[in-house]
Amino acid sequence: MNDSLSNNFIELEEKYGAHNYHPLPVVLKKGEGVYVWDVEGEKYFDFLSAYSAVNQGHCHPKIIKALIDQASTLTLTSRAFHNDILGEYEKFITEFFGYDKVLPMNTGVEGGETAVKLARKWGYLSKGIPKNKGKIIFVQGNFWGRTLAAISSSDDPLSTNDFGPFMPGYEIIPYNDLSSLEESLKDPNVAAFMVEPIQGEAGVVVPDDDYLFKAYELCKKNNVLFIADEVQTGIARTGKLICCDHHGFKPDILILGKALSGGVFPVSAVLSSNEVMLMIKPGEHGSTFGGNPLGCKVAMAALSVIKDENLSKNSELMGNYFREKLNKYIIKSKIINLVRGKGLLNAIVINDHEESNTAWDICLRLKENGLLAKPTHGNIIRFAPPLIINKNQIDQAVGIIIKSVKGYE
Ligand code: IF1
Repeated sequence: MNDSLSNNFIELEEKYGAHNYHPLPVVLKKGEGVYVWDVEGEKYFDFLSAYSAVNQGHCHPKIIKALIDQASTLTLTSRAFHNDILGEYEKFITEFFGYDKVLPMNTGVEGGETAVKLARKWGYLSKGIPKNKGKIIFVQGNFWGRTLAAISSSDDPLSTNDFGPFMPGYEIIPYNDLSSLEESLKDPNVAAFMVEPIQGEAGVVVPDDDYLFKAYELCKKNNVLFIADEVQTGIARTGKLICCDHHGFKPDILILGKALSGGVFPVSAVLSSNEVMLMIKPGEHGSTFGGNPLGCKVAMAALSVIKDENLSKNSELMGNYFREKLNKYIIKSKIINLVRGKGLLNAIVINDHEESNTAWDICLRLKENGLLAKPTHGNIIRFAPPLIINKNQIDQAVGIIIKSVKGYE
């Protein structure tokens, strides 16, 4: 197939763009629902969903309509003035997720930064931790973004090498390990424990069923805030509105992003109680675009689609069907060790060492066969299609996956 058109676009990025990514060699031009098309007109299943940002499907008409209508009315006022959308959005999203208040930001990592600042302030002003002695507990394998505050909690050299020095007041403990959490919470200066309910970048690592609830109980027992980073697992991705809903508790601070806008506009949000949220006073935190009318309108449409199209339930049913179908193949496969995940956040583990190119090569095969996915760490391939996917499309996608790995059996 003639890839000269794609190559032209890739060359432009090579010449004029920073080399901070290593994308699959495909140049996309159009997206609709579960499909994307490249510049040569080839059609693909999108099994990455922009890392769970297009849960509602590419270019969902209701979200696009909200974008276009508001974009031609009022896009940004800054928070120096009120506007007629922000309050409506704040009421909508706090009722949607069951919290007192929301602090609107833009990217997922700004949501994480906001949560850390809120927790520290609560630690000093409410828990009585000595000033600048506040600690936040993170877990190994976490990923919550690329800022210096975020990578300060990372144990991944790819995220941290040559970017030091790092933020003080962090402690990193093993994931899915309650005894290490119990030990770390004995320190009276701990303000919060921040964790992904399922670790996305680490390779869709699902903890033991009782881990999150017991971790939450340990936090409550030690007067420590439980911060759930649901930037990737939230918004129906794992078969519930947020992943913590599988575990029967509400995080003290909830961080959302990505699909909060259906992948149409950067919108993130931090939700919490009045007690925690009111620790921040006027002028102490914010951002130029945080809570802008355009993002708020898009987010209300994106969340309405999740509810109206019952995408949590579809995510649960299609996710179960995906793993069930794939497992029938895996039991006799030599190259796929296992499939794991919840709802439509899944990954396969390839039977090869981390540094091998097998997962990458399989993703190139998948692309040739009409499905886009990308390895996370080394030998793990994440599969996260838009939540609108149906059974017939799952059948086709699993067929492509099996066809693509057959060559490695
Ligand atoms: C990249 C990874 C995924 C996230 C969680 C916060 C953020 C993310 C759980 C920050 C962002 C993105 C970042 C993007 C690729 C993607 C990613 F591979 F980097 F790790 F999804 F797993 N919490 N994840 O997953 O949100 O500031 O990006 O809006 O940086 O390459 P953001």
